[in-house]
Amino acid sequence: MKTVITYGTFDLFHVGHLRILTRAKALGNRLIVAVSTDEFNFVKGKSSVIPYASRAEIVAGLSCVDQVIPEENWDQKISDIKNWSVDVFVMGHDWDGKFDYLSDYCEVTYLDRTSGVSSTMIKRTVGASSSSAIGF
Ligand code: C2G
Repeated sequence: MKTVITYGTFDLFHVGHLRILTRAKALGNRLIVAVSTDEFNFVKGKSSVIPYASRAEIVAGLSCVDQVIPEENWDQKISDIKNWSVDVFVMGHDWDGKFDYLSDYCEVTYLDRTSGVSSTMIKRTVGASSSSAIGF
């Protein structure tokens, strides 16, 4: 069993999210995705349009995702890696270098982002204001 983990908000789920999750899964045979809670997003200075429960449900519904856990703070990664016997930590290259400290615990890989799409772009395009969270 080769376990891969990645972290993110995954707001307004789009093809860039799908591609990095698909490519992360291809690095092993179990993919765990830590989805940022609404409270942690506030800490990150982000406000998502889609509430955590729905964002987590969407990610969990993907065939390439085996498990979803909440990302509640910046400091849980080392314990997550130990608790879930993670072999590979993956993030998009916009985070290049930021998580190299995790290489003491597992392989750290940064994958190219998909250009031309982002949750922010979608928000701006559809005019969704982050304060009017959409509930399902
Ligand atoms: N991503 C991508 N291509 C895009 C947009 C995002 O490959 N066009 C990747 C990002 O690089 C990241 C993942 O998709 O690896 C999730 O992106 P976000 O939801 O924006 O997550 P972020 O705010 O980067 O949170 O502790 C880590 C943080 O929780 C990461």
